[in-house]
Amino acid sequence: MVRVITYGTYDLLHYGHIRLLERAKALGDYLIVGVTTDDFDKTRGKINVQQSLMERIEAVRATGLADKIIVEEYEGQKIDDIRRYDVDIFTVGSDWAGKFDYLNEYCKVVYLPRTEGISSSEVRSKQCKL
Ligand code: C2G
Repeated sequence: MVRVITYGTYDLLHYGHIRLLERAKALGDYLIVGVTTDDFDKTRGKINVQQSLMERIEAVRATGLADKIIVEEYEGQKIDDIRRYDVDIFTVGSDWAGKFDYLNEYCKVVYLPRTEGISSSEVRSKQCKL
């Protein structure tokens, strides 16, 4: 069984996220999705996340694409998770190309093309205009 892992904030879940999750799932047989905590996001400069962790987890769950959902809360957790869950493939969008090459030491790293023309920031700004 090929085990795949991916991570994200998934704020105001949109089709860019869903397309990423669909392609991540198609890379293997079992998909683990890590959803970031608010505190972890703050440490990496994401300060305007609108939805709570539970709302974001529920949105990912509702896609039906994740076999397991975990919470990402600290720097360095990806290595621990890859070992803990015996992961074969780590994947993330191409906006991160090169940034996670260090994980090649632990599993295969795949960057999937990011979906153009949609982002959580854009959804947030459209909401404000309504
Ligand atoms: N994504 C995408 N196309 C978009 C927007 C996002 O393919 N238009 C992908 C991102 O590349 C990422 C996933 O959807 O793989 C989740 O995106 P975010 O919620 O923005 O999370 P991100 O900040 O990219 O977190 O530890 C966290 C991870 O490193 C990635």
